[in-house]
Amino acid sequence: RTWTSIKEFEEIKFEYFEGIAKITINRPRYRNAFTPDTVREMIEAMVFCRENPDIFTVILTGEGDKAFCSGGDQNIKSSGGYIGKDGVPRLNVLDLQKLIRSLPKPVVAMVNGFAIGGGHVLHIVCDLSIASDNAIFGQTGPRVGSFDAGFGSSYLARIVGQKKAREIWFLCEQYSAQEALDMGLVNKVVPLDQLEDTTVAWCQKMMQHSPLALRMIKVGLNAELDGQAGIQELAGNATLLYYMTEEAQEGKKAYLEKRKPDFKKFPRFP
Ligand code: 2NE
Repeated sequence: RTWTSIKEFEEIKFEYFEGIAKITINRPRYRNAFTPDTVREMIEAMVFCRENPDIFTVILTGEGDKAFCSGGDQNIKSSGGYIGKDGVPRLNVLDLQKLIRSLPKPVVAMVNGFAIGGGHVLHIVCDLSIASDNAIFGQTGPRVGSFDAGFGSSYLARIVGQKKAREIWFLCEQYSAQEALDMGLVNKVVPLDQLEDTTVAWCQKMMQHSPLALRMIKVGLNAELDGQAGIQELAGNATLLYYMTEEAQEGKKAYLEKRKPDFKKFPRFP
């Protein structure tokens, strides 16, 4: 399989293969820790994935065979956040988390090693997680002066349960891929040399299915957890479907033709 570059970035790779976009955090020297600039590039790539009609699924991974992502780069953590090239402290990974959750296409975390701290949260917010057998999972925040009390806690607890989520955060232990599988934190564990083949096969399987159905399932599963913001997204998708009906077109046509709309001809479903 040959991946072609969609766009050259400095801290990520952004590639394409037959309907699948792959975003790879490319800082193996730092176990793929992210800076605000890495995150800014990932956000740009995710927005591209959202807009591009030839992209049906997205894979998020890390370069090399040691780490998926080790969270925020501790070298540039400062008062108020992580400081990138513009000198401004930020926590823009939270924007990326929201983008992944609201992307109307499946996002698969291909966990090829350590998924730690903010890197662990990134795999949590992906729709599916496929891990290599050398993958290691865990939070470190309370040990290094940080925490993610948002999706990194509440959504984690929805996945593994309240007791386990508290254990993960309070003890800051590391968990093997098998332990992650046992607690429902990942969908599948495979040998490292089969990781990409398996992930691509899962993407290809999803791409055989109705994209609107997958989209509605994703937004419905989110809505159950995300309160008013979740309902807003679900409603937006309902509006999209409504706009695809003759009934919605009749309203617009009548307005433009300066006549009363004729909605009587449309069915009232039981
Ligand atoms: C990831 C882990 C467990 C890997 O351990 P190991 O033994 O395989 O590698 P090593 O030697 O620790 O790391 C290799 C190099 O990568 C750097 C290390 O400092 C080391 O550099 P040198 O000594 O060779 O110069 N490196 C690794 N992770 C880094 C990081 N996050 N920032 C900067 N440099 C890093 C082990 O490396 C580890 O525990 N890393 C730290 C994990 C961590 O605490 N991450 C931050 C959590 S807080 C967070 O991400 C966060 C949040 O809580 C809330 C919102 C947003 C972000």
